[in-house]
Amino acid sequence: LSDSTAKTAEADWFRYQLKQQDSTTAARRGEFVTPHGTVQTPAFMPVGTQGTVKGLEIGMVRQTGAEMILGNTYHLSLRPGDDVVAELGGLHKFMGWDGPILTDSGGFQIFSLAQMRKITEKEAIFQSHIDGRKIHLSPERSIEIQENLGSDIAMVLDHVVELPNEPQVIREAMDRSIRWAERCQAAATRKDQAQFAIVQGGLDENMRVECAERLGALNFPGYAMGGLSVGEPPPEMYRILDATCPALPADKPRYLMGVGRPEDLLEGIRRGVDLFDCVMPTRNGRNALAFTDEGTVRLRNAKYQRDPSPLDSKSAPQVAGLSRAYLRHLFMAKEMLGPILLSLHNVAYYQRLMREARQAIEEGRFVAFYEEKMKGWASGS
Ligand code: PRF
Repeated sequence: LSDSTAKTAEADWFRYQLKQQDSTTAARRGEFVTPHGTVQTPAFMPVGTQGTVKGLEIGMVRQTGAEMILGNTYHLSLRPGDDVVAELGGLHKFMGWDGPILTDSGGFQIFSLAQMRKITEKEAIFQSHIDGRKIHLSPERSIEIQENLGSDIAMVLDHVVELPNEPQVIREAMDRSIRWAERCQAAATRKDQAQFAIVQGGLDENMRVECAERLGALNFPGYAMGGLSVGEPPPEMYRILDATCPALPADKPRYLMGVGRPEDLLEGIRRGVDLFDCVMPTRNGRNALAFTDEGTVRLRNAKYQRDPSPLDSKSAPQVAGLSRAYLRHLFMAKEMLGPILLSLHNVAYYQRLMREARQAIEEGRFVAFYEEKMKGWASGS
């Protein structure tokens, strides 16, 4: 434990404190405390699926200002195995990150990665995408894995279905997700781990509100919205956020899973979302796509071949002094430093965006901030 958190009483862990509410939007400024430190919200978690935020040494992750990172039940249980991670002292020690960690439950990865999946009331059964092994993942086993990993926040196992889908299929998955959330809650044995429930219900506002209210009654320390950003047009997601956020407890953090682009983060924040995660900054970074206040920059484009200007003068110091021409050269020459530097830049860009958003809420100018950013992103090529 760091000095600042050692003094925090156990009873205060995970308690969300709403510090300020925007006057014209649903945006909120808050914080919550975990056994590994405090998280200022709105916050963005870089994704560390396999015990690494891809391409970034852990000091670089810290340097970006990220306070909490995400890990994955599905991947880490298959390889190296949650028993192995537990034996080596838990995920924080294993990967050298002493800040808060949230682990996803596996629900979404079964949907997006596993082969030959079958969902029964008891559990999900699927083939590992690594070696084809048959895996059983029940709500109880998901919590056991996440307790072995020792994350600060564990997500309940949910049933994610593809969209569009029959209303009956969406309802069954939603009902099952609620029953599985209750089973996860009953399976918890660690006092130093909080569980967040996940609202499902497709693109149906009524189902979303019902799901939010039924999960709200179970008094989880935090709530996520899942099953979004799975291919639907962004305005559909915003419509579901408009309906769902007000149906969630105001005194608990709200997490929008797997989202998204910078504009999605600001659209989420203005609707009352506190927490996000997405592979976009690292995946796009590996692919030579950089986020800037003037929109995205495709560094492989020939127009940067002789461009002496910096990518972004406010970027991480390792990147701020370099020309677009040099960064482009690294990608064209397939040098590993290219993906590393752009991943660093993008994660740092997302963290700066969140810092600026938090400050704008504090200073009562969130809407002006939102409009300025949106205008800048739209101005680019
Ligand atoms: N459920 C879980 N994890 C997720 C999602 C979900 O619906 C999503 C959807 N965007 C991302 N990650 N458990």
